[in-house]
Order: sequence, then C-alpha cells, then structure tokens
Amino acid sequence: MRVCAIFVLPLFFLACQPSGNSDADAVSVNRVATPLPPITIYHLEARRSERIVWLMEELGFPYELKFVRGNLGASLMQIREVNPGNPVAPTVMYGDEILVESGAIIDVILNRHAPDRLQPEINSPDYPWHQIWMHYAEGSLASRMGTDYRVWQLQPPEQRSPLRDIQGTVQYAEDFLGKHPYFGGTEFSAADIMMHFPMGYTFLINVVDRNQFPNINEWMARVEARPAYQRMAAVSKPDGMPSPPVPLPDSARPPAR
Ligand SMILES: N[C@@H](CCC(=O)N[C@@H](CS)C(=O)NCC(=O)O)C(=O)O
Repeated sequence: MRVCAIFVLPLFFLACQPSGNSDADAVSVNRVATPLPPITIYHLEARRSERIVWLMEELGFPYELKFVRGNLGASLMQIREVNPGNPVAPTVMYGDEILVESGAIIDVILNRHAPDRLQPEINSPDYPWHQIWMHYAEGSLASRMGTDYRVWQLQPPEQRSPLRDIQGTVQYAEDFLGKHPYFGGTEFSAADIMMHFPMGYTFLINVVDRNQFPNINEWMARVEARPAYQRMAAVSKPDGMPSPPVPLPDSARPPAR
C-alpha cells in the first residue's frame, strides 16, 4: 500500500500542474476544423429549425432537410420517430448522435467544423456581446415573448409592469443596434441567426409595436437580403409560415408608461 502511495502521489501532483503550453494547446485544438459528419435537420417550416438551415447555407455545408411541406403535424411525427424523448425542432442527426437546442447545435458545428467563421475572434471586443446575444435570443427574448403573449391573451394588462416585460427586452436590442450594425458587433455572426427568429415572431404576435423599433426593422431587412437567408427561405419555408400564431389585438398590450 505504502509502495503504491509513493509512486502514485507524485503522478497525481504532476497531473495537477499546469503544463507550460496548455493555453497554446487549447487555442490550436479550437482552431483545427474537423470533418463534418452527415447532418440531417428535422424541421418545422418557419420555426426555430430554420436557424440551422440558415447556418449551413452561410457555411456552404451539406445537409439533408426533413419536413412534410405544409403539414406541421406530419413534420412533427417525423421528429417524434427519431427523438421521442424531446420532439422539438430543431432536432439534428449529427452522424449517429441526436442534437437539440439551436444555440448548442450552432456552437458545436462552428467550433468543431468552422472555427474561424460566423463568430468574432475570442479576444476581440465583439466577442462578449456576440455571446450575450447568442444566449439572449432564447434566454431573454423568446422566453419573455412567450410568457407575455400567453398571459396577455388571458388578461390584458392595465399598465406597464415595473418588472421587465417584452417591450423592455426588445428595446435593449434596439439600443444595441443603434450603436452596432450586427448583434455580433461589427460583422454578421451566428448571434444574428439566433436573434432573427424570436425577433420576427415577437413582431408577428404583436406583443410590441414593431414601428417603435426602426433599428431592428432595418437590421432585419439587411440580414434577410443575404443570399444564404434567401436560400434558406426557399428550401425551408417555400410557402411562408403554415399555421401562424394569432396576433394579439393592440388593445391587449399594456398602455405606455
Ligand atoms: N430552445 C429550443 C426550443 C425548441 C422549440 O421549442 N422548438 C419549437 C418550434 S419553434 C417546437 O419544436 N415546438 C413543437 C412543440 O413544442 O411541440 C431551441 O432553441 O432549439
């Protein structure tokens, strides 16, 4: 036993020492693009899975797209067959693995297979903001949009809440775009792909008045003019949005403070 400790303990301490070039190793590991496995995107037209189609079109990477045109129920059945435990769009077959969560899927594809594309360099001033908007899209914007929509459908508010509501959540993005052309900062990035869907949906369901957000409207027109967005739209929502949500009447939104 004592003999073991004599040999094992120095090894343990050695393993805990930072190696001289660990940072350099980490950077070089991140920067080498590995071959992309076959990708199949299980999709619902004009829903979040379009983010992955758009990403692949921006990157020029091959993918197979699965959905039943004009039939969300049948498309969802296809998703249930491969992902019965969590049947959501996007569900992505990545080789023989099933991936979910659009932000995570984008991170996996970029960091493994296109490490120098669609995200600012890690030490650039844009990088923290790129990360913030990557997460704001689902963590703040989509969640606030969904809760306010459902609650205001049931009971329209009589005044603005002192708590954060969707109006303030969108205003924060509007203010950022007053100072930066893209959510990734100076250049188009995956953060724009993440933000586009919940921003468009927020306008569609009328939880805010889109006319109050000129910077967002201008940004939206600019990113939608990108050839990769146009290709995505042509293949993944050829007839627009089937079964669109019912917009709130203007009277269901809270009056201005
Ligand atoms: N946070 C997830 C949300 C996925 C999600 O809820 N997708 C919707 C489509 S936009 C869906 O599949 N809904 C079908 C359902 O809830 O049954 C992501 O970003 O991937």
